[in-house]
Amino acid sequence: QHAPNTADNKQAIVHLFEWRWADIAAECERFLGPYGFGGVQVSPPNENRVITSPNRPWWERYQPISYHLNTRSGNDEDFKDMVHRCNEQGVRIYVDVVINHMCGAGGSGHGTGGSYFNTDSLEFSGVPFGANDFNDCGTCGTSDCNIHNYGDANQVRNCRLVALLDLKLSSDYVRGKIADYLNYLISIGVAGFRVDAAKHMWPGDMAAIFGRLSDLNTAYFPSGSRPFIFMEVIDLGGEAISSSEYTHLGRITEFKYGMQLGYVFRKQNGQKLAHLANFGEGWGMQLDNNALVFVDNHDNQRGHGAGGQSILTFRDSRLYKMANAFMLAFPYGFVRMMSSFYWDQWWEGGKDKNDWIGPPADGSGNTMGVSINNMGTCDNGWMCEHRWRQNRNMVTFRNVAAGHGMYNWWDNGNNQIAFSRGDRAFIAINNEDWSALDATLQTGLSSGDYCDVISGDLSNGGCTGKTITVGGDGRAHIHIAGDDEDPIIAIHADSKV
Ligand code: LM2
Ligand code: CA
Repeated sequence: QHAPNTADNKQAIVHLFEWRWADIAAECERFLGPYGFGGVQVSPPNENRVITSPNRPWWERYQPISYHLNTRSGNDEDFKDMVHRCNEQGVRIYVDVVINHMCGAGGSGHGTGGSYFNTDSLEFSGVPFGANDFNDCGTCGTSDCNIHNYGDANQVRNCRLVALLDLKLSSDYVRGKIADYLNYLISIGVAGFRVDAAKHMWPGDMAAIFGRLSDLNTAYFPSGSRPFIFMEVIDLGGEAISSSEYTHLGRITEFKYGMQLGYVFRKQNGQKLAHLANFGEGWGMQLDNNALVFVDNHDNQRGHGAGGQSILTFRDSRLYKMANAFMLAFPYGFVRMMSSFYWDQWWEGGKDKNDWIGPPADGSGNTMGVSINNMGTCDNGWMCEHRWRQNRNMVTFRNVAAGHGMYNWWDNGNNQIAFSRGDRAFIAINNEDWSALDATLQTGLSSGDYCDVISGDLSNGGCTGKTITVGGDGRAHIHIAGDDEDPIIAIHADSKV
């Protein structure tokens, strides 16, 4: 389904990429619950191949070995504990499910949970899957079984994506094993799924699997609740497969969104902020209710996936905060924020040769815990973008504005914009290089003093940042210098001083 099953109609989730389950549980209690985050997308929890060359890359988790919950993020008990503790805080868990394929061709061994596999005999004893459970080269139609032509829908769905052994999802047995895995996660209390590589699966096969899913666990959800489904379909146009083929099943990851937002904030391709007034559907993206939107994701922040050099990440922190603020303020799509780990890039020939580097780990390859310093930000190489004040306060903004459309759009014809969300919230952004935004604008809000949640916080009835005064006519004088550290002002009904 398209609705996210969040508690209290919360409007945004965060991808805690490669975090350990124990750290996510703690983060739900100490941060995500209190700040109004609706949920967490977690990395694939099922047993994966152990890749040692390169050494423990993040992408080994996209090479399933079985559906036992045993990875560098933790085991079955850790996972259950996390789901329970997060739900208790009103924070949902969405699982990244890798069901298009098992691991890459070549070799044999044991997965992170100890299950045996052999890619020549196609034996995955932990499931079990065997030779009959994979698409053969005949149905695929290429000589090496791999996908070569994205203009051919049959190849894209029946051949191997980067040599990953392609499951035969037309098989009743295979569908049953996958449904059992998803139903096990549902029984634990998860709220939905991010479906990996959905473009590489036939919509009919996916419909058959989703049709076998149980209702959500009534310990946490109203009876009859259905899992939230958002499918990773990379569709920038120009290929055989369109994301519209999947929207009856749930939301799709709208990759045009982050790519275009990158162009707009970087002022490339002739773009400017004034063009954002009809962002979303007006730009050829999916309908609001069918879209899951994000500035960057775990793939395109490192040159994998789609979007290329336009994608904004934590490395472009000023523009990144501006793009995130726009995303969280603008009423389009269901929002996912990215929370990353740091790695040193190594650019050669236009490519980052370190794009494989896995999460912070000790010498034995164990993922390091996330430690929080006294600034409330993270150490040990965890970026925690979701904890940056500007980002986390915009999650509250989106919750406060929920259900209210965009009004009072204003722009200077170039790179200064402002708009309100009904009478609930107001934002102004100045992306001019030199000139200040200096104007008296309609905020839609009732009169009073409001704390700008970008430059500070409302605390003990006072504001630690800029205070904005809204007059009896709803107008306020807005001044944002061109070189402001964060050239954004955001106020809302709950930030009234
Ligand atoms: C996805 N969406 O469709 C994920 O978001 C993406 O991160 C996954 O690719 C992909 N699908 C498959 O689940 C990543 C990564 C690839 C990596 C695969 C498998 O972007 O680079 O491929 O996971 O781990 C790696 C090697 C590749 C090799 C393959 C199989 O980079 O060169 O292909 O393993 O051995 C010969
Ligand atoms: Ca496939």
